[in-house]
Amino acid sequence: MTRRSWGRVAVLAALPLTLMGMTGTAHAAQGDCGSGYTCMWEQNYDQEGGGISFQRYIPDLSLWDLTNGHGANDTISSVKNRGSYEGTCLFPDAYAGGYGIHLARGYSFSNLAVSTNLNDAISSAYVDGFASC
Ligand SMILES: [Ca+2]
Repeated sequence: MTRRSWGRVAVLAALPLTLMGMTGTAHAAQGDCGSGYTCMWEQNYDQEGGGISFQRYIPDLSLWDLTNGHGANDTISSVKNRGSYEGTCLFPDAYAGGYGIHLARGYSFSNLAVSTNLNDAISSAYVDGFASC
């Protein structure tokens, strides 16, 4: 079984496009969101499900799989910002395209369908300083 730790997936997510497309297959629980990362999950925050995390940005989620092997694009339903920077912008299109929504450091969207129009729609995400929204 190929297994990648949540932390390894997170580090790769911040690397240049040459490494994009590598996938993680480990199962990850919500508690695996490490300090310094913004974490995104396929299900609402109180449910199990695949996830992906990053420290700086993920410019095109269509190049990534979640920890459960599902494609990461247009499937995210909850986000938590445990980042070291001020906030994270979530965008409906790749490369910071479309109308982004800001998530302040230390906060979560436990159910994107309730509080935003980005449920099952996020295609890129950037920490403040790498894109603005
Ligand atoms: Ca999208």
